[in-house]
Amino acid sequence: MGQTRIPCLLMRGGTSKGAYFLASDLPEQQALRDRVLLAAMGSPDARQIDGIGGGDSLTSKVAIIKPSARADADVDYLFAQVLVDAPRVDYGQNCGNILAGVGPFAIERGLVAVQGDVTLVRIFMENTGQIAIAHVPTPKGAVSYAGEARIDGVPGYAAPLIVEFEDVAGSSCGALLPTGNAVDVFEGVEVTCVDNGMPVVLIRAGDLGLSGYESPEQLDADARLKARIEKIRLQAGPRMHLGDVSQRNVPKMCLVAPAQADGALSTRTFIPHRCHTSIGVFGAVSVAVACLIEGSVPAGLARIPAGDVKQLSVEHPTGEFTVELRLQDGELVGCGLMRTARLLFDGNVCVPDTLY
Ligand code: NQM
Repeated sequence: MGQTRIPCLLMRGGTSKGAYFLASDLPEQQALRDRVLLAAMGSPDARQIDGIGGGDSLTSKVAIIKPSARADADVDYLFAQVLVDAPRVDYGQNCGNILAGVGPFAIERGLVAVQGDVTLVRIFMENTGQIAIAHVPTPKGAVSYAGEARIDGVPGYAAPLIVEFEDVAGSSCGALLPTGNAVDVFEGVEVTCVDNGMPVVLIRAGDLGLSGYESPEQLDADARLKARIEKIRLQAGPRMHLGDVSQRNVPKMCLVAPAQADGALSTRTFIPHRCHTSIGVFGAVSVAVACLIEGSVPAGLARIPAGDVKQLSVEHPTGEFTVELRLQDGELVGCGLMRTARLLFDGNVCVPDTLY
């Protein structure tokens, strides 16, 4: 059996890892492209032993990138979540961690020219139809991955990469508060449904009989808790204009509690059926913004710093994630965050010829 070689960069983006492709290197037809991506990652299989995926949703991710035809963007980025244990590729959510590798990829592949010590890459995020601006360190005419920045959930240090968003409210649900309310009640539990880049349902951990400081392993082992959270999610989905979410990866479910360290508040996020070891990028951005909404579930628990530029530290199981929120006259006008990314492997991924 022959194999087809497809040019691919394997990159760590923030606390996730994925295969990055030029759109022109993949089949145009979506059904065939999905079969190729499933084979490349080794899905469906819990261990993804016959592919390059890591047997975890955080390492079974794909970025498909092309030059943008838009005046306001350099490149278009389509995020694909390759399911680990089902033969399915999901395009129904964005990923801000994989986004961190898109700017470096665009420069590595010659889609964007180096501009100086820092190169700005304007990215159109196809999944949600919104723009991100990545500030990629390019000190010696090339992407620099080495540096002094550290993010929780990744060992060691790397070059800091700033990502900014002007307006990501209502990315998938059409409004920051998709149900029109700061608080809804599902299954007798008060929740806040929010979408500032990612649809998220926030629940007080205490209302589910938890401290909110349990480990992901403890939470994942609690089948009754997970069934209860899923019941709430299935009711929240349609009310958030996401339709029937039984087969979707959104909304994410976030349990909140008062901060344990010096942060704004503490989180445990189900994405949506397994507890994240940290928190997603847009997940954190949505939680941070929810803290500022009067009367919301997290507003009652969070410590909010003063001023129009607020650094909100969202605590999670392996540390914290700082989101910068910029306000003008009480209105949110932008947000930003720091990630790191690293090119891990530059080569070809091989898939069986029989797929074509
Ligand atoms: O929220 C995991 C991750 C993510 C998504 C998930 C993400 C985001 O940690 O923008 O980054 O929520 O499924 O990569």
